[in-house]
Amino acid sequence: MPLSIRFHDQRSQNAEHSLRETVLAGFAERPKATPPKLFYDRRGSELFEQICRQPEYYPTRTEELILARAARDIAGIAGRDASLVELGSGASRKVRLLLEAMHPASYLGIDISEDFLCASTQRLADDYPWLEVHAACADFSRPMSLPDGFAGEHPLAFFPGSSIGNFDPREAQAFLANLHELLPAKGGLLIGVDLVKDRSVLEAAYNDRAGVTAAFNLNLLERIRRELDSDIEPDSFVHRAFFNQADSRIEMHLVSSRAQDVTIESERFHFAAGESLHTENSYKYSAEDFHALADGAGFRALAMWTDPLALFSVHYLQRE
Ligand code: AVI
Repeated sequence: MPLSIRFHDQRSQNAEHSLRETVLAGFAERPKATPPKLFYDRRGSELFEQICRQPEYYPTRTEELILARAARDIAGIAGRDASLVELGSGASRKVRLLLEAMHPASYLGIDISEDFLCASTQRLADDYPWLEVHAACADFSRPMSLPDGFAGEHPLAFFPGSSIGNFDPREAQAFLANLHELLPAKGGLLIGVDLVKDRSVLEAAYNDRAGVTAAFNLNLLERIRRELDSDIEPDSFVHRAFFNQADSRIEMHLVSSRAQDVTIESERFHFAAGESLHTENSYKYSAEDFHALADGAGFRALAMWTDPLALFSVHYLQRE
């Protein structure tokens, strides 16, 4: 880790153990299901960056457009002495728009993928020599605290990309409640939220023609083969993504193309032909439903920005 970044390891002691436990528990569920955070090993994080560049995947470029237009207003609301805390710090250009508009003294990137976190925060440190850069490797879906040494008296937390949509509404509320604990009174939360829209637009975004989302989904099985003792064959599963209107969410699945038994860490699991492993939900909200969710976790909506087609929204929430 180069000296210019302050690195904080906030992972739970048994992160490797928990991959094994999480996979075994998920494969034992009925129906079989694994949490989306398992996608993000190094390869999964790279594939996700590629998804963001696919023409069908509108959220990334739309959120960037919204932020580019709103950055000055956001900086004005946050105030001159705000610091910036990015949750799920990726290789994104989005945070750069904020850094340039806000000019904060310090930045903290938090991510579960150490390699990716180090690479992306190092690039920020290289490009913004005036910025004090911190990196915390942590699972931010669990309660956490700001690391010692991070001078963030007036932090603005930034949670872009509609990652909140990967939690179910109850988990999303619990996550917001964790952030309520992390932030001081009047602390800000700038959060990107994907909006409900036409099914065809939604389904195209998760079934890109280049097959990058399919590769991202299947990488979960490759990861299981790489990191655990398993004979699972990724080639015997296919990617499936569709909009479940009743629950207002995109569902991603890996569907077994034949009847088969797979072994993971000496445990055997049977898949019938056509049986699926449910790998992700991506919830889509109306602005009103999202504000109600935030309100229930103690956040008040101060401002909201959207794009001309109302595809995506960015909300400035204040901790009460
Ligand atoms: C990170 N997250 C908000 C993405 C989404 O759209 O739910 C993950 C993703 N899954 C498939 N494509 C993108």
